[in-house]
Amino acid sequence: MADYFYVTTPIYYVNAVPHLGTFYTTIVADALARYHRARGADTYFLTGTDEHGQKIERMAQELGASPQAYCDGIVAQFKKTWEGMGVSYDRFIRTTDADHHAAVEAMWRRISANGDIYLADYDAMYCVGCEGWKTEEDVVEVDGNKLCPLHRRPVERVREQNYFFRLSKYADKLLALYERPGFIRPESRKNEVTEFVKSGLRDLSISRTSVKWGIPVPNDPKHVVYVWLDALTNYVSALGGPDRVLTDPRSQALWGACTHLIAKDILRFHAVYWPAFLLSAGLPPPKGVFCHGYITVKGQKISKSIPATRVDPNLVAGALGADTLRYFVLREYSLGGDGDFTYEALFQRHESDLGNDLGNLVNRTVSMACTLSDGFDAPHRSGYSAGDPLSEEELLLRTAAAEATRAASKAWDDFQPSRALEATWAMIRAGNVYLDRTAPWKLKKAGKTAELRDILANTCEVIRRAAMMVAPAMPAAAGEILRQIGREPDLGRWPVEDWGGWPGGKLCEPKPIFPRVEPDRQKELIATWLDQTPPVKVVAAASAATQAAVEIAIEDFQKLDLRAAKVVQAEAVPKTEKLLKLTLDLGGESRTVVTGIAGAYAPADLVGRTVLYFANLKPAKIRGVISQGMILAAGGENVLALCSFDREVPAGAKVK
Ligand code: ME8
Repeated sequence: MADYFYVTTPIYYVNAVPHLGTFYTTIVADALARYHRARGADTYFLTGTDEHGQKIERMAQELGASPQAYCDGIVAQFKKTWEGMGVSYDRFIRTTDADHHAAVEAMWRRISANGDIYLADYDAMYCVGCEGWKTEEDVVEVDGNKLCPLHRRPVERVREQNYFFRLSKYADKLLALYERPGFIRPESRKNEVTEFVKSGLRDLSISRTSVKWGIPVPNDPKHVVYVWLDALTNYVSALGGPDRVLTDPRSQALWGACTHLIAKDILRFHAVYWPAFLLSAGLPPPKGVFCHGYITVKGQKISKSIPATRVDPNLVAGALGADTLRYFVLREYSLGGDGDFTYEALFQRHESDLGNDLGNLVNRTVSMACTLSDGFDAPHRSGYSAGDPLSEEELLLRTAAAEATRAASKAWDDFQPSRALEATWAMIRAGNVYLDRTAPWKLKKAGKTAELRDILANTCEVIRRAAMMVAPAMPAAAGEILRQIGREPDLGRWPVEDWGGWPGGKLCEPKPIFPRVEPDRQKELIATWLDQTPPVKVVAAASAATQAAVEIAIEDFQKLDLRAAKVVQAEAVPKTEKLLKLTLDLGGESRTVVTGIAGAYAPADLVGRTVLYFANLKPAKIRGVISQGMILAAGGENVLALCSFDREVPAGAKVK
């Protein structure tokens, strides 16, 4: 029976250009797809963009562009980036594509035919950032405003007539689905989703009348389909739509082999709403959902709205090559958990794993072959007859190769790229040890040409296998390695465990594959990257200007009690991304303030600073802490810099 593999990334919102977070999911999916293709599975890899909804509608409006033109511009940037990063998707789907539009209509009709859609008046809170409905438990209250804790901006009140989906009807079926082994991975995520469903499901609003940028509801075009029902359907649109998934054998088989790769921010949409929509539409759920963690920068989730967390994959790849960054994210983070990014760790892996281990093995083998053996191309064991016993070194090398191939295959099968690469590196290191111990350069002097050639043949075979095994992570480097050892850059195969021996090949001139970057140059590059990284969020140029300030009288200003205050303590507010709790000294008097500046400042950077404090703001309870006033900073939703004083002032000094 044919073997199928279908992997999807989330379709990304076009309110941002690619960043390290979206790069991560996309590269993991790409590497998995490359591995499965190489081992012969009928593979399909889908990525794309999520273009409808209120967020994009508003953004285009603020920029004075039509939504379609706006989306086209961002999509071009996504495609260019993915191309530069070697992303081998089978389709880049856009929710503005005509076949997707048809698939969404078909989904709607199927769900409706099943009696799961009804019309009702709705009065609810909506966060445009999440494109999600919010309950009282989902929001935080700050000075009378209800804020989305993720986006730190007020939720909007929506009062409309909406179509609703009978989500509540599917609770038992969902709970049964979660018991299917591997449906939600890792296991901890399964427990989280199970708890959520057990705590009670409400029916879900699945249409909007106040939003125009979307797919009209069949037979009632005053409404557009809720953006998440629209977006999630992309996974079946790409296979030809819901009907085809049920009738076409290949679409059916691929769907049964489909894993949605996502991060934890959108787990509920994929593990609760999506399977419920599918069940209602009479479609089987996919094979499963694999939920990975967040990449953070200095402990902060990489986010469109937090400037300090910007890392531009294009800049890094431009200097080091896309493969180094691909290798880094796949090797450094264990899929499922969170992981912190630093440029220093990236250079560390570039220098040691890529330069010292893999690069060195290739370079010294190819150099030796060219100088000692005249571009060696003989097949394996030229100097011995077949029955000769293996040397201890060769035995060790072959064992390491077989073990690495087995362990790496298992790890890729289990969605564990980091472990797969770790196993591959055990073989690469064994190759270097083999060269050190057999010292072929001495054999040349001793005139032992046959042994010399056999050792080079063994090393070439390890390199050939290594190239095939690193290809899912580093397709360009793998091709170059194969070229240097005189093989076709045929990456479409995964090596077998059995040691077949070196098939021969005329080696080329050696050329470093991962050139060293000296420490001074590393520092220089990091500084340039930090300086040049553009905002990932597409900021509407006009937005600041549109927030026209109202005039107030001097008497109103005088009501503000502004003070210089010294930060004596700072800590993160647990389970939040942006909030810090500060203890301020007002000249003997102590105040507590909860402030949303964690995206721009680490707690340790704040202690000892004197900040500008608005002291007589009405206290508000934020995440269980009474916040007494606020500290002032430049910027809007994104904090740019805290207000400070240009010389020492005593804590508590009045500001006017
Ligand atoms: O949610 N670490 O789109 P989105 C790891 N359009 N992964 C990250 C990340 C980080 N710091 N930041 C982002 C949407 N990601 C919807 C999806 S699907 C039917 C609709 C990755 O542009 C991760 O995969 O906000 C996360 O789930 C996704 O980007 C969110 O992308």
